[in-house]
Amino acid sequence: MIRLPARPATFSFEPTRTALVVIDMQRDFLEPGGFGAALGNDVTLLQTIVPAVASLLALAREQGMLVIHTRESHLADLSDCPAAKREGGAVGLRIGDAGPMGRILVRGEPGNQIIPPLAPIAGEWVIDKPGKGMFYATGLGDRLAAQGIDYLIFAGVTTEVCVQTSMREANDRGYRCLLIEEATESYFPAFKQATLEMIVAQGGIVGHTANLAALSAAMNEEQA
Ligand code: C5J
Repeated sequence: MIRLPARPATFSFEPTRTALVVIDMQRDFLEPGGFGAALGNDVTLLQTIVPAVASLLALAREQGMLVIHTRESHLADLSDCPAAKREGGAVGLRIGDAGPMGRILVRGEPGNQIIPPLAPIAGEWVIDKPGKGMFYATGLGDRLAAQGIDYLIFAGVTTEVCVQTSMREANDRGYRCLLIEEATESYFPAFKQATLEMIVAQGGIVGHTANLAALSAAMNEEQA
């Protein structure tokens, strides 16, 4: 077992039964011209966590941990995109519309790819999800169960939308969850802070949070 200082209390995990989950670090959310920008957001805020997520990926890869990347995406015919979701954006900048990086939030388009510094490598799972949560309509639950995974370490964007939704789904399914604070970000800094507080409130009602340095120190100590 690896133990590290976390909020609201020490987090313990068994690395062979743990996956690192990197949520939606795709061009649609991090680069100008994507879905995030189309919704009026300043995408440069999300870019600040790229070095921390890269460090986390390097740590997980060094230790041979399962790595999972998710992408929020829809089928080309949008049959998996409810009208209520598509109607959310400005006309001409909605899901499925043509943008500078291809059709917005559509699977296989350039904008739907994970940003190059965090690109998946061989053996890592890439989960395309039509919803905010990573379990909804993805089959991920069965794959995690088959792999014997009990612990999930989270990173990615945005903290209060896809990260928090995925953590809540995981928490309901019995996974022990840890979110790395410097490796998640929101277009709204106050929402990130509020989400971190929500997660750890009431004895860790959704899970735990910790610093990257604390995780790294605990994992390297275990390895030594
Ligand atoms: C959003 C996400 N914000 N990945 N998606 O629409 O958080």
